[in-house]
Amino acid sequence: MTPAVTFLTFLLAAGTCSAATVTLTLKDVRGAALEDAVVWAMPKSGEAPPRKRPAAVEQRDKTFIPIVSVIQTGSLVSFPNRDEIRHHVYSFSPAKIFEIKLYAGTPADPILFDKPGEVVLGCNIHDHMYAYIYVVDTPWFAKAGKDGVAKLDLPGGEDELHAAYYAQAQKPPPVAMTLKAEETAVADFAFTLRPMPPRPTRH
Ligand SMILES: [Cu+2]
Repeated sequence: MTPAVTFLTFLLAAGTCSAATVTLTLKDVRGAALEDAVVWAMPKSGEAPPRKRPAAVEQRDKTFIPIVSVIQTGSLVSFPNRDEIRHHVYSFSPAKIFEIKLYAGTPADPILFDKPGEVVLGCNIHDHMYAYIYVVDTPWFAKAGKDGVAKLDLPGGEDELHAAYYAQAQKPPPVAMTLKAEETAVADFAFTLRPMPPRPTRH
């Protein structure tokens, strides 16, 4: 199958808020909404102020929650275990190689994610458990809801919009966009998917 990636952008009339707003629609090539697809805006100026917020990926009912997180590079993530049993969280992804050996409760130290990229999480004990952390060099990021829609509020200027989905066959090319304050725009990304195990559900 030839990977097909399409995108479409156009500007709408000026909105009412002071930030520029981009509404992104994330679908597969058949038009199905992609919940948990992620988007982020890289300013061409290179000015991406740090707005790091601590994040958490819980383990509950032998499931990572949330399955997908987006964080800014340099953020700390904690991995609280809400189950009665122990988990052993690990990643072999180049952006962050780590493990938290068999533990119960919340480990004392959160993990620092200091390089951009996709981090795939697993549990050594429970093979069906997996989750993703997208580490991005910008504070402007969002995750699509069930409707496959994500919104970015940007200060305006020249940006490159990026999108990723954990079951993508390849990352779609970024979309360049120049926005003035108060402007509203839309961007659509269509992903070709690769075969994946079923989306994790609580066990
Ligand atoms: Cu586990």
